Amino acid sequence: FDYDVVITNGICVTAADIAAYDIAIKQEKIVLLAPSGSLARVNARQIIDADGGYVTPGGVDCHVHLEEPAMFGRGTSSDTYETGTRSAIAGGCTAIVAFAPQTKQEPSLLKALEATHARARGNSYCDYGFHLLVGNPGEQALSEFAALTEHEGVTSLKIYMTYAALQLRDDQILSVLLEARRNRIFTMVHAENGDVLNWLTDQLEAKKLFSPKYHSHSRPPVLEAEATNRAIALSSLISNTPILLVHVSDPGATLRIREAQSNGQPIFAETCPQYLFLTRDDLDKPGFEGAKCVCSPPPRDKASQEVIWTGVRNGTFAVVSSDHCPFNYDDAERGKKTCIDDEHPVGRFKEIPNGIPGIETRLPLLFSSGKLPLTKFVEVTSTNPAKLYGLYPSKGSMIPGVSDADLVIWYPDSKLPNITLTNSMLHHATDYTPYEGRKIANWPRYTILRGRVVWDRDNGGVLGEKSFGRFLKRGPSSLDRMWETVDEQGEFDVTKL
Ligand code: DUC
Ligand code: ZN
Ligand code: ZN
Ligand code: ZN
Repeated sequence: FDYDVVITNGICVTAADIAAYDIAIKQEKIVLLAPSGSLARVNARQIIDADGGYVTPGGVDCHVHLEEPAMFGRGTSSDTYETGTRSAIAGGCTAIVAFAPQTKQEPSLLKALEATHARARGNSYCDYGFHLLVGNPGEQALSEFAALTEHEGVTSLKIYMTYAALQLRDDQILSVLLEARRNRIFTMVHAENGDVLNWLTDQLEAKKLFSPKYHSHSRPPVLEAEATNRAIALSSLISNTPILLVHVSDPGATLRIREAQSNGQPIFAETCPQYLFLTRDDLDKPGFEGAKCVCSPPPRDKASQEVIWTGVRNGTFAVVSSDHCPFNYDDAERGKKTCIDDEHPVGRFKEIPNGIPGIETRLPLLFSSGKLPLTKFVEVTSTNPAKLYGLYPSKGSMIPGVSDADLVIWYPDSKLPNITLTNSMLHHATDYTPYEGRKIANWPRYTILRGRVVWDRDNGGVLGEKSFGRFLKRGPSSLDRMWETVDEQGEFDVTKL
C-alpha cells in the first residue's frame, strides 16, 4: 500500500480555512493534501469517503480531571483514565492534558507526577499530557520546575485561589509565577476569592439556605472578577508572566481580561461549555436535578452567557475546554446520593462536589450550536489548545509531514436538531450528564487517532484500545511570543534581581 488511510471528498476545516481536499495518511502522520477526489483510487489500506462531511483536526482538551483525590468538596472522581479517555474519543477528542495533583502533604512535584503516570500508563484511549496541579509550592517543589520542563515534558501548571486543600496565598502565587517565568512554564489560575466564598457559605448556612441554587449565591460574580483582577496584577508584578484564567464565567472578569489583553499583557483565558449552555436557573431545577449542574464558578444568568459567547467569537477566550471533573451523584460508599440526607433532600450545596462531566459533549455541543464559524470552532477546541500547551503543530493542525493524523469526520446531514443527548449514549463512567434531553444537530461520525479509526459511530462505536494513547512530552507554549514580553514601564522588576 502507498498509504494507510485516505479520506476523500471531504470539506476540510482548520483554524485558518475551509476547503475541499483529500487527505492521505501514512505511519501515523498526515503526509499529503491533494485536490478533492484525486485520491479516490489510490492504493490505500482504507479509504473513507467523506462526501458531504466536514473533516476537522482532532479535539484537544486541555482541562480534564481524572482519578484525582477529593479536593473540590466531597466525592471522588467517577472517571478513571480508561473511562474518561474512552469518553473523549467518542466525542471527537484525540488529545487531553489532565492534572497531576500535588496535595498539601506532598512536598515533591516529581512524585506527584510519577503517581499520575502510573494511573494513566496503558489506560488511555487518546494521547495525553499532564499539567502539575500545585498544592504545595514549597522549596522542594519550586526547585523541581526545571526538571519538569527539561526531562518530563511538563510545561504548564495550575494554581488555585480557593479550596482549603489547594488555596495559595498571594505571596505563594508570586513565588510560583517567578519560578514559572524562569523555566518557561505556563500557569493556569483558578480565580475565585476563597476567603470570601467561605464566609458567604457560612452566612447562607446560618440562615439554613442549603439547596443547590445557593451554590451560586455563595460565589457571586464579583468574587470571580476580584480574583481575576488580582491574578492579572500578580502576573504584572512578575514582569508580565503569562497566565491563563481558567473556566471564566463572569462578564466583569471577561472585561478585565480583555482590558489587560488590549494593554498588551500576556493574559489568556478559557471558558467551558457549562458557561455557554447552562445558566444559574439550572441549579434551581426540581429534586436533585439542580445538584447535577453544580460546578465552580457556577453557571451565570442568560445575559452573562451571551457575553461569554461574544468573548469566544472576538478572541478574548483562546480556548474552550471541558473542565471534565466528574462525580457520581449516587455515592456507592455512603449507599445514598452524595450530599443528600433527611435534612437536605435535594442536596446541601456546601457538600456537593464542584464539577460536572463534559469531555464527550464539548465538541458536539459547540459544533452543533451554530453560534461559531467552523474555523473558530477548530481554533478554540483544537488549534489554540495545542499552541498554548506546547503540542502544536503535531496536534491541532493538518500540516503534511508534520501533523499527527488526528481527525474527526462530521456529517451534518440536517441543520435541524436531530439527536437527543442522553447519558445512556455517553462513554464515561458517570451516572448523569447535565445536558440530558438536549437536542443537538451533530455528533462525530469518525474519530481518527494517529491514522487509526478509534470511533465509528455507525459501525461498532469505540474501536480504539486503552493501550493506544501515548504520553505527550510537551514543549513551551507557542501561542504568542509571550516569553519575549518585557515590562517596559521601568518599574521595579523582581525578575532582574
Ligand atoms: N475547578 C476546576 O477546574 N475543576 C473543578 C472544580 C474547580 O473548582
Ligand atoms: Zn478550577
Ligand atoms: Zn478543572
Ligand atoms: Zn445534611
